This record gives sequence, structure tokens and C-alpha cells, in this order.
Amino acid sequence: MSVFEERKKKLTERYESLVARRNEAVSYGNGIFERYKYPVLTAEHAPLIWKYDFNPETNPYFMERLGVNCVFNPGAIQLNGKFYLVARVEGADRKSFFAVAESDNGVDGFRFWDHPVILPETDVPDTNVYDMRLVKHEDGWIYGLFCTERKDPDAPRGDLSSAIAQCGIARTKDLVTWERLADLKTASAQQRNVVLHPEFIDGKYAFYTRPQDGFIDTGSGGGIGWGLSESIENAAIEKEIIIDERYYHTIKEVKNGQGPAPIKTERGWLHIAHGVRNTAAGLRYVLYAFLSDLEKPYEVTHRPGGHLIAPEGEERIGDVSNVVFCNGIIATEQGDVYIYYASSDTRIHVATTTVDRLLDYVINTPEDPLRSFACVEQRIALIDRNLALK
Ligand code: BGC
Ligand code: BMA
Repeated sequence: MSVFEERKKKLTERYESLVARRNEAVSYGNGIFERYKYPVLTAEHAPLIWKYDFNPETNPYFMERLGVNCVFNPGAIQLNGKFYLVARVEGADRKSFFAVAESDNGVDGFRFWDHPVILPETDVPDTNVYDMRLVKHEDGWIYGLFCTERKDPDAPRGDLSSAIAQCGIARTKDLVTWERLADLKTASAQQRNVVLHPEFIDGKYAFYTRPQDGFIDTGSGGGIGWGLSESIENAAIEKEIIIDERYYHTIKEVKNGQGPAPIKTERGWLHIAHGVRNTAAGLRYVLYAFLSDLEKPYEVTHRPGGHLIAPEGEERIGDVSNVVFCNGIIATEQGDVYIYYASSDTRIHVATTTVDRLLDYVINTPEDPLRSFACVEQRIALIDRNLALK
């Protein structure tokens, strides 16, 4: 057998066994959600036809021509009973693009469609696009809001890193054909983590935003913002308010951002967000949850203290270590919840729970009392209540 034939056969077998691998929940977690033994989607899940030239004449060594570096930060949606992730796929060339992967059960068997998403550009081409939030809006469209990044035209000569991040908007009915709309206009120089609320508020489109001063630094601003727009084709927010601020010595001291669109529940809108703090080893990203008012989604009613999910084990390590990030969640009609989170900008995992459990968590987990002394008091109160039950 030629090198070409042998490598093609072996790699195809390995790929098929990876995609067919069953996943299993890890027992005895914290009761809030279940983690799983394997990630659900990794760079290795990228189809071989995306990477290799399958022609023996032009590729006798069956060599990779277009490598895939990592697969992370997916948007998520359930359609006709199937689970879809619109993953951020990053090529070896550092450019990200979106690609749809499909599974029957949401915890394993994710397989990419043959072609990545063709996302049309606007008049000002994006250099990089990433972190799509998918929303089934009550207007009938599925929207994908994502970060579009372009080089900062005002950066001093020689500064090749300064960039401008803004919110790109596209819509689809089937995840196959995408219509690109104008980028969201706000007063902020930079925007990341923009999410469309699934319902109209006062007859307008409602957005969660994350205004910031610099490309990486939130500067004087930051926090999860909120604003309304008359139009979605030319979305523009005139008035932006901050609904969840960052705070000194918490998990969201440096930055925070809305994750996916919130889940509607009887008790309010259930949100998953990310919080960032600085450490000697760099930024640490964790996920947290909160609940907001049903009628006024911009009013937060419950803020459980601390993180919901923080990186553990292999999740801690990757291209950008010590990061978990979530922009995709699926809540089924039966009340099951699938939280798709990526670890260290490298791979995608799932955590499963239910709406009931998450509501119990957000409503009954005490708030962060913000000082060591008060935290000890809070814990002693729990201990004493438990001792009295013995
Ligand atoms: C990367 C993002 C990252 C951001 C800030 C961008 O260039 O693509 O993944 O969040 O920089 O570090
Ligand atoms: C951010 C996000 C993510 C990424 C994270 C950590 O600012 O936009 O794309 O996961 O940084 O690098």
C-alpha cells in the first residue's frame, strides 16, 4: 500500500472512531450540573476533507494542507429535535470561521457538515469573526451575532495588534444560507459579547452589549449592557445602560460579558455569563449565572455568588490557558439544559442540567458578601444549620 493509501486509511479510521465515541457523564459532581468524560468537539473533529488534499497525484504523502488549530466557543441551537453547534473553528493561520456540527443527543456524535458557513462580508471586510450567539427570535428568523474584528486604522505605525471589535449580525432560517446585515451601531469604540434578546421589548429589538474602551481593556466602561433598536437591518442603540457591573475582588473584576441568549423560565430570564479576573498567570475566565425579571430582562433579581463553572483538569490547558467561555446553550422543551462551554480557547465540552436545577441554584445560592469576614459568617451560618440537623 502506498504512503498515501495507508495514511488515508488509518486517519479515516481514527476519525470515524472519534466521531462515534460515546460520551458519559462523570458521577458525583456538585449537583448543579454534570460534566462529561470527553469534550464534544475538538480540532480532531474537523473533517479530513477540510485539511488534506485527497488527490494522490498532488499529495503523495497524504499531507495536511490546511491545518485546523482549535474548535471552540460555539453558538448552539436545537432544530427539529437535533442539536446544532455553530463552532468557532480556527485554522492554522489564526483566522476563525464558523462551521455547523450536528448531533442527535447533544452529548456525543457531533459531526461537522461538509462545508463551513459562508458568511457574507459587509463593505468593510472582517479580518476575523468569532463567538457567535444564535437566537431564535420571535420575528421568525434565527440570528447569529458575532464579534467582527478589524485592524485599527488609527493605530500608530508598527503597532500591528491594535484592533477594533464590533458586533456583526447575520440571519438564517436553516443554518445553511446566511444573510449579512449591517454591524450594530453603538456609542462605544469597541463591542464584544453582544447578544440579541429573543423577544421584542417595547416593540423593539433588545440587545445585551459589552461596551469597552480598548481592544482588550474594558477601561472605565465594561459590564453587561443593554439597549434597544427599532431596526435589525440597520441596528443602532442610542441609549446603553449597564445591567451587571464588574466589581472589585470578585470573579468579574476585570471584565464580564453575557454568554448565550438567556433562557425564559417561570421565575425570570436565566443567564449564563463569563467573568474575568487578572492573575500573575494572566486572565482567568469563569462562567457565572444570574436571573433577571421576566417583564424587565434588564433588571437582575438574583446573583448567586462565585462561579458556576471554572476550568478543571485538562480544561485548564490550551492556547489561552485558564479559560472557560460559553456562548451556546440549549434548553429543551422537557426542561433539560445543555451548556456548551469551551476550555482554554481549544476545545468544546458539554455540561448538562435542568431548568429546575439552575433555578434552584440561582435563587438559593447566596450572593457574594464581598469581604472575607462576611464570607466566613456566611459559611458558619451554613455549618451551624447543618450541625443542628445532626
Ligand atoms: C481573539 C479573541 C480574543 C481577543 C482578546 C482576539 O484577537 O480572536 O479570541 O478574545 O483577541 O484576546
Ligand atoms: C475573549 C473572547 C473569547 C475568548 C476569550 C479568551 O475576549 O472573545 O473569544 O475565549 O477572550 O481568550
